[in-house]
Amino acid sequence: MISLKINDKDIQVQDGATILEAAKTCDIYIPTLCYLENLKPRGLCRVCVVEVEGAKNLVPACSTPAAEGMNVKTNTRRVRESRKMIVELLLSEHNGECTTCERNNDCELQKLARDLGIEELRYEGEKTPSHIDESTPAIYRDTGKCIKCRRCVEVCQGVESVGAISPQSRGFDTTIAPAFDHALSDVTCVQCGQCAAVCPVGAITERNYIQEVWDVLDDPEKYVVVQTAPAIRSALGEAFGLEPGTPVTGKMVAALKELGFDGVFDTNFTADLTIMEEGSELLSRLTKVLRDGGQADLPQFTSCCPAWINFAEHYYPELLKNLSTCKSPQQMFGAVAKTYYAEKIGVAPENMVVISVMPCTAKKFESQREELTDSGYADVDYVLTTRELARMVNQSGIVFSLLEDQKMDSPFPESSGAADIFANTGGVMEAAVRTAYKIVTGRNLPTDKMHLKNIMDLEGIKEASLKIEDPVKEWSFLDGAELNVMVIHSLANVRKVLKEKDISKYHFIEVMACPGGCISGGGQPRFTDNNIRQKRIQAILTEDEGKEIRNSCENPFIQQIYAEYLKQPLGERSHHLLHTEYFE
Ligand code: HC0
Ligand code: SF4
Repeated sequence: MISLKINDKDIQVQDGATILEAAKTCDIYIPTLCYLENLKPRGLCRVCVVEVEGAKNLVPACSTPAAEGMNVKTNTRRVRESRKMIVELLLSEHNGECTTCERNNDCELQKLARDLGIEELRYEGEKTPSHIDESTPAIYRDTGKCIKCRRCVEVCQGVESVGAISPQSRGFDTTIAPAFDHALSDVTCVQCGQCAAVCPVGAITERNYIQEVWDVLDDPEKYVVVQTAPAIRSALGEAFGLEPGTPVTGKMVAALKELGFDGVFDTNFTADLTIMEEGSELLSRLTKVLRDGGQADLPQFTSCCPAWINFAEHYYPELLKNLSTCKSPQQMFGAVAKTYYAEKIGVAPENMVVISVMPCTAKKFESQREELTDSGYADVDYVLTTRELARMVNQSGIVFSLLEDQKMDSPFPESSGAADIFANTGGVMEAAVRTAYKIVTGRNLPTDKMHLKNIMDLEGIKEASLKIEDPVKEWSFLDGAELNVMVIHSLANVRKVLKEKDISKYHFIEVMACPGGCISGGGQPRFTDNNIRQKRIQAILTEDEGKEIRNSCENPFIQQIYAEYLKQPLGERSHHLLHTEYFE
């Protein structure tokens, strides 16, 4: 342990802690800009400078280790004036059109300028040139707003191990961009949007489809339905000032109805459907190998995270055959809406428009894939992020916090607790295990065994096994078998697993690109405090635990769609509408 003083307070911290971390332990606030929890601090922007007794220069708190006997002051005149000048210099180059910027009122630079008392621009410099990149359906980049903090670079390289963007040129001419100023669509960007999630200003964000959605809502010829992803309800409230981790499913439905959607549905319903198909697919692969002594591509990997699919296509094409053939719940919903539902309500599928609200930017890309058009039309027409939905709510003058809860529409009004947890790392795995166990043994997992060990905590690589005991006759060959599963989040961890582990002993592996799963997808309300991740995870767990039905195969509306339309998992209609293949 190390003892030091910060602002005359005695503090003890572990060896290796930085001054910033030490200050946090006693609630002393030091402003930061380039710093991000979990990533190696760079001390680049120097907004977090503090004064250390005996040191000639101010030091950055984020990258300076606390030392025994150190005496730190975070709030002297010299510190305040230095921070102010650093931000003034950033502003001197920055495109200052705040009122029309998407980040207006949600911009870390704007907040710092306000907090540091900057009321006039003392320095006028040459503005950073603006180059707009809209080459992908997911990401929008404007170099003119970039302050070169490099958070995006760190995340793209450190968390996702993609390295699609990096500093180009030098000095004032530095831009953060793909090498040789290529467009993002020409490099191996997986469109995860984690760069957009950490950008403190308006330089990287999602491609915005709000106007397209208003246009179809205003078109009397169109029947417009919306689906909402499992993760958005754990975070949407934050955009309206509610406490992080406040679940807002009922208010979200009410807001979507007020916005004018003709049908408001839940991607959670098709998350249940995915489990029926993906669980059955896993059991079929296991049967081929364990009962028939044949060949099947194991482990089976989940296929619902579109950034992970992009990553596999770019870097591990040999694994594509191991991906589940299931479309993601988003795409299953679109396919079912434009066939089963359109037929049920007598709407021509060409007049039906399917909008998704997703926590994710890569879902925008996924919806435009040519493979995903099995209804004869694009399964999904437009994808909005959670942030875009919040903006539409604000544009309509709806007061979100005053809305009365409403329910999802029929014929997909309910989903199981298993579908809720899709939002969390480990959730798809746990949901699949719940259903597979029920199919094989005829019994539900006991409530106290429903959460598999540590499968939903924030470790990047987790493993669990489940022993099959007393299976029903059809599955007797699995008696005593151990089902070995692994859960990975953040794509850098995929590389680590493939390098360091023998994956042949696992049967099923879940991969999600974003840290913590979709709850911190690239389209969610932005945050810098890591505790928010945990609060969102907990909100989702509370939804699951409050549900009477916590197993996808027990959802009566899932049973109904099989009885009326799909007939059976992996059947002919399912095969046509709900499955796809990704080729090398
Ligand atoms: Fe996810 Fe999904 S769980 S990828 O994280 O499977 O985006 O929330 O919608 O499709 O359901 C995201 C979240 C989804 C899909 C679901 C899956
Ligand atoms: Fe990197 Fe993801 Fe951003 Fe693409 S979307 S540049 S892969 S962080």
